[in-house]
Amino acid sequence: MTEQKSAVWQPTACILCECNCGIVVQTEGRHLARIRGDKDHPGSQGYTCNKALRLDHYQNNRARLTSPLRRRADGSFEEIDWDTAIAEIAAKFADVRDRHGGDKIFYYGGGGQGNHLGGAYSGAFLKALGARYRSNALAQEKTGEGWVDAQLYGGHTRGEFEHAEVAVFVGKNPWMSQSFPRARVVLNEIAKDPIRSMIVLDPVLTDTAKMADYHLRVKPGTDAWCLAALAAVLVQENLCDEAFLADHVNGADVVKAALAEISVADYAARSGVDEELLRAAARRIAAAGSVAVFEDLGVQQGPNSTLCSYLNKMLWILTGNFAKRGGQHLHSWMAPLFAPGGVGRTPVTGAPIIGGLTPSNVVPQEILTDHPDRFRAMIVESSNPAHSIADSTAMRAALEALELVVVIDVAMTETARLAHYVLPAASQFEKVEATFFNLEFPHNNFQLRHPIFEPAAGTLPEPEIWARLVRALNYVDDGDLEPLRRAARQGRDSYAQAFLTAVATVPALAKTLPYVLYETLGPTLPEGLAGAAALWGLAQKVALTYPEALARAGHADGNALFDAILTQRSGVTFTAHEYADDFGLISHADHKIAVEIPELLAELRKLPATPPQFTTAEFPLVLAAGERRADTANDIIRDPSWRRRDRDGALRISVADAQQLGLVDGGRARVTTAAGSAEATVEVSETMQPGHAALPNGFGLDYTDADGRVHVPGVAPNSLTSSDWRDAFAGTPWHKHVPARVEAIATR
Ligand SMILES: Nc1nc2c(c(=O)[nH]1)N[C@H]1C(S)=C(S)[C@@H](COP(=O)(O)OP(=O)(O)OC[C@H]3O[C@@H](n4cnc5c(=O)[nH]c(N)nc54)[C@H](O)[C@@H]3O)O[C@H]1N2
Ligand SMILES: Nc1nc2c(c(=O)[nH]1)N[C@H]1C(S)=C(S)[C@@H](COP(=O)(O)OP(=O)(O)OC[C@H]3O[C@@H](n4cnc5c(=O)[nH]c(N)nc54)[C@H](O)[C@@H]3O)O[C@H]1N2
Ligand code: SF4
Ligand SMILES: [Mo]
Repeated sequence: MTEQKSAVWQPTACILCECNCGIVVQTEGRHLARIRGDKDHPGSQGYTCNKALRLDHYQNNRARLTSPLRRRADGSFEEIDWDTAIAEIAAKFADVRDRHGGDKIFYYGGGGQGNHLGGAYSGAFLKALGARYRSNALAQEKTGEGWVDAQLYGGHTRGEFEHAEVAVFVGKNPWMSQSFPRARVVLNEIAKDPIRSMIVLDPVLTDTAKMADYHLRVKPGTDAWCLAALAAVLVQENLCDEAFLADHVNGADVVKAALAEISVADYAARSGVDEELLRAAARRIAAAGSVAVFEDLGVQQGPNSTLCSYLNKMLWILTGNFAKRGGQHLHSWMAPLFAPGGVGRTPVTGAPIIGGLTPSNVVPQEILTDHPDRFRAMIVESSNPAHSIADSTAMRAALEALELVVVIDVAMTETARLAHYVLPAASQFEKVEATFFNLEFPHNNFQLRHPIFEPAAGTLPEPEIWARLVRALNYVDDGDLEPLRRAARQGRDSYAQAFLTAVATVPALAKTLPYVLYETLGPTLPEGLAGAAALWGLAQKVALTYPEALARAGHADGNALFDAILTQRSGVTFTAHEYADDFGLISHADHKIAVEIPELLAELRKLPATPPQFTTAEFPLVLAAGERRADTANDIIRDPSWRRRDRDGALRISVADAQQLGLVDGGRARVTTAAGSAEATVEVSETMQPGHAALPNGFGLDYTDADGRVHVPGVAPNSLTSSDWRDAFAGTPWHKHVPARVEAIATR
């Protein structure tokens, strides 16, 4: 670690999307001065996109927090010291627990695109308080897919695009949004190779769609019909892999019977796709040696999203593209992003809890009510729900209605401004960090990033924040930790013994595992790495769950994996699977995929009568509120000067609509929805189809520059969205399908 100019290239990772490409950096003072892709990173292999080079705007900017803050009665904040902050926060949460019950304390966040260790430690404090309900951004995108996955095979799948003969992207624009290793390299390879093909379902002529062999340019929101028709062609033209279905799938006949009834011509017409193109795409899937599919926000945040998740999975299941090179795979986890277990219900609205997560969209309604079971207090860590959850007006009112809100963030956010206490976290380059976006197969990788800088003055890493909060609750008797501390000094084997004994005999320790590891194993780890202690437990679990794949990856046992994680700074391959292992990873007792999901088959049968869009005379356009572009990265970088282009986050609209509405490129427009209204800069774009408009995500964040001027570039997308527009099964929002009206604003 150094504060001076350093010619040493230090390995770390980009934190701007879930790929977490390995990078190496040179520092100057507290700046990330030079940044390159890390060739030694096992996943990214030197690849980065344009955004990684601008990470210093995250590390150094004027929005960063430097002291714990407490809100005064008049809404302003005063700086307080850490001891005061920790003592008051712990006491106030204990008070909420005593008066209302610990289950009224709600936790949101726990990690963004680059940082999951804080979330890993939060559990100790939350369990000690008896908190039960939690959520994060996955509950506004992936929970519908998670619900389908749980029933099909009980795990999460990923496509092996690097080797796929046919790549299918459903509401996914990987040229811009990445999401799998070396995305642009892989896309270029597929596009150039005459024997490989790309199929894209997207209403927009995206950069990915431009590379596609088959662009199924659906009308916004009509993917369910298009996907049903694609699957129907497989059945009706006898293109299914019957041997695979017989050996590895239960319930295929029921699904095939439902698909046999579909009129392909009718469904193609409803989705606005040429029937012959659609049939050709289905035949291409059937003829391929391998097919990989990626569904993302274009369907996950639109109408019929859970049905769309189900139907797109039928494309690779009916054709047997599982457990083979270039196909779709279940994979190992360092730690699952979704909690396993059944579906529960939220206390007030009875919304489905999938993977342990309360739907983001119902959070305001779980608070803004006089229901006795409403949430009373909230902890937000590494998330900006006042800006990122649908209907910001309602979400902000909800935050204001709570008795106690504590925000842990690196920056002063829209959410932090509404908190009673704000705790400043060290940045992701100032502490040990990692993510659990380890989703690859057959080789799955994990990177522990060492700190590059000391924590900024006044800040603490989250593992230390959570440990101080647990200590302040006096929940764990420190004497119970002593045997573990002694054992840790004697070595990992003694520690393992002592750990198992302690958690089996002392319930308070069993409830606060990450805290116990941090307090006892943490101090024995190399300087700056105490926050990696929780990974010791995860490494042991990996060893128990995937012993053969662990051995193939070259690790003798959990301790050896943990040591490799600590020392291999560019990342470590933790499991090396064989393709046949996919079957073993299916959680059903017979290790077969179970495709019959009655609720979704009922939805499929209802499609002839389901409305294709929700536009009205008042709101005739479909607005996609929150598109990924070259210069967006969620809410991670607040300083707008990080962007090179599209600095206003333009409203993209078709040539035809622009003409009709009198909009000009670079001019201004007013966008109005049922939820709100905003002004945007217009970009007239050939890529948009008539009736469709798009605004980017990550805009509308405020930033105060060196001269004290406040900038709020672009439109905050959730000033235009409503909580009620959500999926019936998963509660996921329809951010990509907001009925809207656009009007020209006369420029003076
Ligand atoms: N540059 C950049 N990359 C990112 C992020 C970022 O902020 N910026 N964020 C990261 C995160 S958190 C996520 S979840 C991923 C998301 O990654 P993506 O899901 O790829 O991102 P989006 O651009 O939101 O939506 C994908 C596509 O859906 C299309 N779409 C809109 N409506 C429809 C529809 O009705 N049907 C279909 N089929 N498609 C439709 C849009 O035109 C768009 O091309 O990106 C990650 N990567
Ligand atoms: N309308 C609309 N809304 C959307 C979307 C959309 O497409 N349209 N997309 C949705 C999706 S897919 C996602 S993933 C969400 C993302 O929305 P959020 O879950 O709110 O996450 P981020 O925008 O990534 O915000 C990350 C926060 O973490 C903070 N942070 C960065 N580093 C650290 C750190 O080391 N420690 C701590 N404690 N904090 C840190 C940042 O300052 C920032 O405030 O938005 C969702 N909201
Ligand atoms: S933004 Fe994503 S793809 Fe681009 S360098 Fe960062 S982690 Fe890699
Ligand atoms: Mo996301």
